[in-house]
Amino acid sequence: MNMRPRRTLASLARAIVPAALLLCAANRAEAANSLTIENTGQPATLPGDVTNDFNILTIKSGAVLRVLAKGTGPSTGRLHIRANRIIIESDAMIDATGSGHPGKAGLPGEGMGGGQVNGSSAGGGGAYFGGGGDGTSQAPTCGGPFGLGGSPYGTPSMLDLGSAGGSGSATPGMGASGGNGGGGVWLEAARIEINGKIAANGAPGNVLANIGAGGGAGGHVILDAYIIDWLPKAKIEAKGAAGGVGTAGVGGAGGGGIVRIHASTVSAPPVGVIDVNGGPPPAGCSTGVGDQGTNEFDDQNVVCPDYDGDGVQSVLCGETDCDDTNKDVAPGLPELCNNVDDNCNGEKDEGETDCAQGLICQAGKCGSEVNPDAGTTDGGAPAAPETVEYRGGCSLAPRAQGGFALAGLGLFAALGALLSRRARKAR
Ligand SMILES: [Ca+2]
Ligand SMILES: [Ca+2]
Ligand SMILES: [Ca+2]
Repeated sequence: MNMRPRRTLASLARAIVPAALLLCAANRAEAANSLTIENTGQPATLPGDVTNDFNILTIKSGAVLRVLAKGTGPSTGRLHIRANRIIIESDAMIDATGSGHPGKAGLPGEGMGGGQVNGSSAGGGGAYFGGGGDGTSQAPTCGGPFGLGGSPYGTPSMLDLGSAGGSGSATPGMGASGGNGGGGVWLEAARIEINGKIAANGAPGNVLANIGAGGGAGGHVILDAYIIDWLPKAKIEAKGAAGGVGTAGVGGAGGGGIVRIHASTVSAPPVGVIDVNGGPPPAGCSTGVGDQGTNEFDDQNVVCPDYDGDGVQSVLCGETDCDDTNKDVAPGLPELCNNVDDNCNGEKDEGETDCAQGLICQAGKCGSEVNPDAGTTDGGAPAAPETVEYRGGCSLAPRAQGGFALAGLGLFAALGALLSRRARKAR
C-alpha cells in the first residue's frame, strides 16, 4: 500500500478558514454515491457514453437495468460501470439485448459482420465472434443460401457490438429489418456478486410479406473483478438470435458474441452460466444456423483496484480504502462534518470534525450546540438548530451568520464578513 500525499489545500484551509470554506468542502464527499435500482416494473437506464462510477451498485431482485440502444441519444450501445462492489440480486438483470448495431429495412445489417441481402429473399444473420447463418427456407426444403450470413470478426480487448441481420429485401426502405446486434456491457469492480442475468443477446429478425430477415449477433460482456461470487441463478448470455421465419423465406440466425471473465479467485464460472451460442436454424433444418461465439476466463492482470487513484486499494480485496470511488475518503484523512466516514474507521463524523469553534456536527452539518430559539415556554423539546443555506449548499448556523445580507453573496464575501466580525470581536 502506498502512502497517500497529504491534502495540502485542505490542511491550509483548515488552518486559516475555520468555518465556511470547510463547510463547503464537506460537499465534495457526496460525489461518492451508491445506487440501488429497485424493481419498479420499468427498466432503469444509465448513461451509455460515459464510465458510471459508484461505490456500491445494487440491482434489486427482479429489477432491470437496460442498456440504451446504439443511437438512442448519446448511447453507443455500450454500458461501462466501475464500482467498489456490484450486486445483481436474484432474477435481476442488466439487459443489452438488441442494443448493438441496428438492422434496417432494405439494407445489409450494420456492423463489420452485418448479414447480407439477396434480392427479395431471406436475409443473412449478423456476425460478431461467431459467423452469421445464411438465409434459408422452411423444412422440408431448407433451401438457400439466400442472403449470406456475416463473417466473424472482433478483438477480445475491445468492447464492441454485435452486427445486425440483413433485411429480407435489397430495396432500401423495403422488406423486413434485420434483428439488432447485442450491445456491450463492461463491469469493473473489486467484487461482483451475481445471482441474476447479464444479457447482450442479438434480437430476432423480423418478417414482412412472408420473408424473414436475419437475426442479430450476440454482443460483448466483460467482467473484471478481484472477486466474483457466482450465486445459483447467475447467467451471462451473448447469444445470436433466430432469423425471422416466413413461409417464403427464413432469415439466417445471428452468430454468438463473446463473454470475458477476469477474476483473481474463481476465474471460470460454474458450467452452464455462460451462453454464447449462435441462433437456431428453422425447425427441421440444419441450414441457417449461427456459429457459436467465444468465451475467455483468466486471472491475468487482475489486481485489487485503486479506482479513485488515492494510492489506497479497495477494502473489498483486503486493503483499506472504504470508498474507492472517492479520493477524499481513505484512512488517515481528516474527519469532516458531512455524514461520511472520511477516515475509514467505520464511524461517520466522529471525534473532532471541521466545525468552527462553538458549533457541533449534527446529521452531517455544523450547527449551534444550543438553539437560541429553543425556549422552554411550550415545555417541548428544543427545536433543531437553525441554519441558513448559501448557494452551493454551504450552511452556517445563526451564531456565524451575523447580520449581513446573505442573498447573492458568494462564499468568499460571506467568509470575509465572518473573519472581519471575528477581528472586531477580538479587539
Ligand atoms: Ca483508492
Ligand atoms: Ca470516520
Ligand atoms: Ca465525516
